[in-house]
Parts: sequence; structure tokens; C-alpha cells
Amino acid sequence: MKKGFTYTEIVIVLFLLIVIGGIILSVIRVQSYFARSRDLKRISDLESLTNVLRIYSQSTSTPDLDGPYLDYRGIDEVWPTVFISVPLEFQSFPSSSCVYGNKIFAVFQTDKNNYLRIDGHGWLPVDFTNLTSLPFSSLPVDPLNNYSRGYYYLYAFRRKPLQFELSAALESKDFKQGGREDKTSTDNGNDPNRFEIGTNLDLIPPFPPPNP
Ligand SMILES: [Ca+2]
Ligand SMILES: [Ca+2]
Repeated sequence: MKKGFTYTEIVIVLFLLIVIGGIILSVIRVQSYFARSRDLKRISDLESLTNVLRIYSQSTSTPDLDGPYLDYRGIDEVWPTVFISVPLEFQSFPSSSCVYGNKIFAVFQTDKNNYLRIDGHGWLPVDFTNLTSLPFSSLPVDPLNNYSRGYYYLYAFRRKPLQFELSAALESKDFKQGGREDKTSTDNGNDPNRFEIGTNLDLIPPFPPPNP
């Protein structure tokens, strides 16, 4: 009759537990490494878009921040609009508008054939084609670009005075609100869950935080 485990069996089980624990830990490390690199790309994409919008606004005689194909989309115009980087076919926004306070914002999505275009047909509708030394040939979008997971870029503007804002949710625990390198609640914007950048960080209403 067998009485419990032998010493060798216990050692083998403990050894396997340590190995499995190590594997799980490395998977978590790899995942957080990738989350952090996606965040660094998000930050650099939005910095780059901000620079391009600044250059465009300063170098164009009549800057048009809703581009040649749309009108009255400024935050204090007839159709206050938030532009989202996720194209319609990937995932259509649950509603074509969102409400914040007593204000209704249209949410504008373009389609999968156009969303990366820099000529005014893209998700960010400004025509950048006349700018020399553009740092990108297609519009940057979120590395995940998924509305239901909560990762996408947003853009909004005001025509008078000329102002704009861009934002992205960040994945890494370190960069989120309360993290070691909190980048979402320390930007002086109105959304503690998103990294905001631009010339007025109160234009885009707060959006739902990403799913955990
Ligand atoms: Ca326009
Ligand atoms: Ca923020």
C-alpha cells in the first residue's frame, strides 16, 4: 500500500511549480513589455500629429481643421465632432453621437479604404498634402485601433480661436493614472484615463476607460 508522496516526488512537484511560475512570470513580463512599447508608439504618434497640425496651422493662410470635405465640425460649430481612428468596417461606433454635460458631439468615422489617407479623406480630415517634409505618408492610428477594447485615437478642434486636441488611452500600468510614470492624469487635460496633447486639452469630452 502506498503511503503519501516520496521525497523525490515532492521535489519533482516543487521543481515543476517553480518552472511553471517562471514561465508565467516571463509571459507577463513580455506582455507588459509589448504594452509599454505600444504606449510609446501612441505617445510619439500623437506628438508627431501635433507637430504636423501646428506646422499646418502656421504655414497655411486659411487653415481648415475639418479639411476640404467636411464643414462646421468645430467643437463650437453646428456639428461639434470628435473624430475617431477606428474605421466603420472594423467596428462601428455604438452611436453616431455622444453626450457630455448638456452638449451632443457627433462621432465621425471614415471607412477602411480611406482612414489612413493624408489628403482630407482620412480619419483626421485635414489635407496635409501641401506640407513639405511630412513625417508620415499615411495617418498614424492606434497600434490596436479597437473601439471595444478602448484603444483608439481621437481628434477634435475649435475654429476660433484655432485650437485642437488629440488623445489616446495607454495600456501600461506605469503610464496609467496612479502609475509610476503616470502620463494620463498629469497632462492637465479633462480626461484622467487618456493621454491628451494639443493646444486645448478640454475640447474632447472624457471617453470610457479601456477594459481591464
Ligand atoms: Ca472644412
Ligand atoms: Ca489626461
